[in-house]
Formats: sequence, structure tokens, C-alpha cells
Amino acid sequence: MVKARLGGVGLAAAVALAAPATAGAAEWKFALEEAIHEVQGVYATKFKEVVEAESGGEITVTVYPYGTLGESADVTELTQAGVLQLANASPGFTGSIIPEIQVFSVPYLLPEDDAVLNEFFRNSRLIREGFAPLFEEQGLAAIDFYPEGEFVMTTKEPVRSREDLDGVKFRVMTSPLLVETYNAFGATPTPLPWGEVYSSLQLNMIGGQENPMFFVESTKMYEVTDYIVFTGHNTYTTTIVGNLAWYDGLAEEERDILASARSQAFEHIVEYQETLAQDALDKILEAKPEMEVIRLGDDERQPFREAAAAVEAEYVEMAGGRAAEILERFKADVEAAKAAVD
Ligand code: 6CS
Repeated sequence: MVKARLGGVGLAAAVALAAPATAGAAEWKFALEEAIHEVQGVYATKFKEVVEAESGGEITVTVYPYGTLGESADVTELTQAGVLQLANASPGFTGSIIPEIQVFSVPYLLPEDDAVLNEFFRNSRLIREGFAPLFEEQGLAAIDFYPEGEFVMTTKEPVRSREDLDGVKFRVMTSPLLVETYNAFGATPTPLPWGEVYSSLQLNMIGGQENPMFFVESTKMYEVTDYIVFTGHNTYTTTIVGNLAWYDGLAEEERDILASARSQAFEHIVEYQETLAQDALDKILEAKPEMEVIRLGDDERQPFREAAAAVEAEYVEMAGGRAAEILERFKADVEAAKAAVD
């Protein structure tokens, strides 16, 4: 069992976490990497609504948004330790403990078309079953995977080529393959937890970062960068993890409620995101009309695609174990999703 670093947990939150649930009723504590009004919060709100309704009030879901229990690594550790039952744990961070999950960070592997993307997340056997043993080795149950939107780069200088990223200190999440990705893209990758990104941009310690459009808007990244660059290189993926001992100990009825809440929240979040990125971009341009939007054309994307081949090879090398098999299954499931949508 991994020992949780409780350093990031505030006193009030720690007291609340330690408090026993009301006698007879179960409480599922669910921590997020985002605020309650952001994508993970919208998912968790739906999940809570379904669990509480379908259990007739026997189960309460308590949601801890980002800022109450520390960074992503902290809430993952608290889940491994059984202090929390559920958490968002995105591969951009969990790649540090589950190297194979970094397949989600290989550029240009996930489909760009939304219908294909959603079909892939909904029905891929790799996603729905194949990753489970890797999470179990870390004391975690793999409960759900869902996309949170296309990554865009936001930068202080215009980017149209890999040369434009030369010498740019570019913030990435802390999974090692993201360092390889931005090395291959020509930048100087700088892994940082989320809480340090805004101030690092403000103080010019870094010159760019990547995130989905809704997050650029909701966290006001546009205030400290001047360009939004569409490269089409990836989609932000998150996973929901559960404490394995807790998950294994659930009664059949509780498992059914969990499965129902998971699938209803998944469909809810897919629908919720239909216009989210465009709405966020509109809000950014209204708040900061001088923000420049650069959409790389096919020719301009080509060098980034070529760089992705090196990242793919590095993934197999770095993740070892089942990485090569996972990569092939991933590609096969993307092809299956394309065929299903055609
Ligand atoms: O870039 C990050 O670190 C954050 N991005 C998103 C979309 N969600 C949470 C994560 O910490």
C-alpha cells in the first residue's frame, strides 16, 4: 500500500475526511482535479445525483473539488490509501506510477473526430477491461475513462512550427512521456503540478502550456498568454479510479449502482461538451479580443506528426512490460470505433 503524502491536505479537509459517515449509511468520498463547475465537476455532480437517487439515500457521495485536498498526485495517493473511495486521476499524472497508461500521451493517436472519439471511449475493450490489471497493481480500480476536449497550446509567442518552440519552456503535466513529447516538438518541457502554472506564466518562468479550451477559459490562462495554437495533437483524457479494497468489498447492488452512475455520467459529460470548447473560445475572445488564434494547416501539422513517431517508440521503450501490446490494441480499437461510426 502506498503511503499518502498528506502535506497538501488542509486541516479542515483532513478532519472532514476522518469523520465517520452517519451510522448505517455509506459515504463515498470523491476527489477531483478540477473545480465543481469544470468538466470533472459536472461529471461528479451527475454521478452523485444518480448514486444517491438509485440507492434511495443509502449512499451519499461527497465531492471534494480541486483546492480542497491538494494536487492530482495527492488525491491519487489518498485513494490508494483508502482515505478516499474515488478520484479523478488523469494519465498526464498517473503515468508516473502506471507507465503503460501514457499511451494516452502519444500524440496523434486518439481520433480527432468527436463521434469516433466518444465511440472509442464508450466501447474500447482496452479501456473498459484491458487497463484494469495495471491499476490493480497500484491498489486502484479503473472505474471510468472519458475525454475532456482537444488540447490547445497557449503561448506568449506565435507557434507555427517546431522551430518556433525552440527554447520555449513549455509546462507539461508530470508524466515522463510528456517530457519526451515536448522534446520531440522542439520545446524545453517543464513538468509542473497544476497549482504552479498561472504564476509561472505570469512571472515568465515558462512560455507556454497545453490544456483543453474550457480549462484555458475557466482558469484564465488567456490572461497570461497571448496565442492559442490548434495543432490537433491530442485530447485531454481523465480516468476515475476507486480504492481497490473498497471496490472489491462492494455488494452486488452497490456495484450495479456504481455502474449505472458511471455510464449515465459518461453520456452526460459527452453531451455537455458538444459546444463547450467553442463557447469557451467565444468567451476568451470577448474578454481579450487581442488574443490571437492560430490553427495549423495540414502541412504545418506534418512535422509535429513526424515527431510523434519518435514519441511512440519512446513509449514502448519507457513503459516496457505490456506497452507494445497496449499500443497495438489501442490502435485496433480506434480503427474499430471509426468503422462503427462510418
Ligand atoms: O493541466 C492540468 O494540470 C489540469 N488540466 C485539466 C484539464 N484538468 C486537471 C489538471 O490538473
